[in-house]
Amino acid sequence: MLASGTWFPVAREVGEFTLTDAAGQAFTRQRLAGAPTLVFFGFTHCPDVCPTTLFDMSQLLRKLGPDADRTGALFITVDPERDTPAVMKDYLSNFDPHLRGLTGDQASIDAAARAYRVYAKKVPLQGGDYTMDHTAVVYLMDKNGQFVAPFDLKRTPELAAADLRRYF
Ligand SMILES: [Cu+2]
Repeated sequence: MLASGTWFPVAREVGEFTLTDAAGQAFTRQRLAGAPTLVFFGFTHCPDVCPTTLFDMSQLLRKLGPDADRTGALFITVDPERDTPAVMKDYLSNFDPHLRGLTGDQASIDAAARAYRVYAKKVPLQGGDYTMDHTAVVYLMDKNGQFVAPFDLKRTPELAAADLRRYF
């Protein structure tokens, strides 16, 4: 289990990236500034890890109440081929409305994955379909847009919310 500070004891800059939000607007690293933000990479066809994580993030956002309005929550696809802005928007309608889905062309997604050191790889399935292997870490960014630590969602929403509030 990852605890805060396990990997990077000092807040760290992430690389540049430009993605596309559900409204088709550009979303860059600069937009992370001003609020603590949770960043998670995944894909809408994910059978297990992504829906579970997005459910946990939704529980946390609900527990934050009005403070959720000043918390960022990003779901960045590693499968831009299938996850268009419309697909992302539709998928995220199952979760807390504060969650924002980001996609882009393959080069943009690759740049974002590099910025977060996320691993993502297409894995063929029988019948011509495919799934994605991917890093399933929730990244906590501080309000200066710097990476703090992996954020642990495997605890009660109360504890997770109290931890996140320290970064307002
Ligand atoms: Cu997944």
